[in-house]
Amino acid sequence: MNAHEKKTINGYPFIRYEHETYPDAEIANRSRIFYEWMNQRRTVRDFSDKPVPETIIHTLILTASTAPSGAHRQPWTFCLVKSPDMKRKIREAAEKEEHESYTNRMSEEWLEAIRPLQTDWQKPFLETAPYLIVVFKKLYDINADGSKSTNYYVSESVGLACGFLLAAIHHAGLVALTHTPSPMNFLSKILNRPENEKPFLLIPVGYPAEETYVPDLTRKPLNEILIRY
Ligand code: IYR
Repeated sequence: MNAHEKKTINGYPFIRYEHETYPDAEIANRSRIFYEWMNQRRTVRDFSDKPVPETIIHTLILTASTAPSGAHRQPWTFCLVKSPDMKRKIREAAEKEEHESYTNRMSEEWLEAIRPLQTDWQKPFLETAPYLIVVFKKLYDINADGSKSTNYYVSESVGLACGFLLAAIHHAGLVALTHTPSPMNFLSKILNRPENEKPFLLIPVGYPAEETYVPDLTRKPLNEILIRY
């Protein structure tokens, strides 16, 4: 690729944006194909233990990191857990919290809402899946001199990065689960994260188990999610 044309605006460096576009008919086709592909993505809870080369996961995380973020602070850390010992520690701690949540903390209304998913406090996938990606949000950055810089729209930014990550995982031909054991602070301890980072989402990644069933869910049609003005 040619070097981008550069200029400065008020002293700040800018590069010319080289954007590829297509005729409308091709855009329509591409958008339809991408929708149909994304509409096949499902959250999977039964993982195969089949290994996945780690460099693939690195690439998926790079894709996640292309998400936009407030003031371009990229306020995220992705902890990649492959070690069986670490996965076991995470499973034990998550199941302890989840057992308490399912038996005492979640309301009857909440339990009723998730009954169609048929989940419970047991989380064997935390050991079966070849990788756990634990996403942390960075509320602020710690500079080299020890001072702190605030980050902006941290949850929105990290949520977007997680969305990109799930799309990349599906596109690659792997499956994932968005898991939010609650409370999640045990992850900071086990993974030894600094105090400016808070756990955001735990994403087991791998291949689905040979015979995998997912809830027979439907997605809302356009007329329920779109209001035109
Ligand atoms: N965190 C629990 C419970 C749970 C909550 C929601 I909201 C779900 O969509 C699914 C599960 C668990 O992971 O089992």
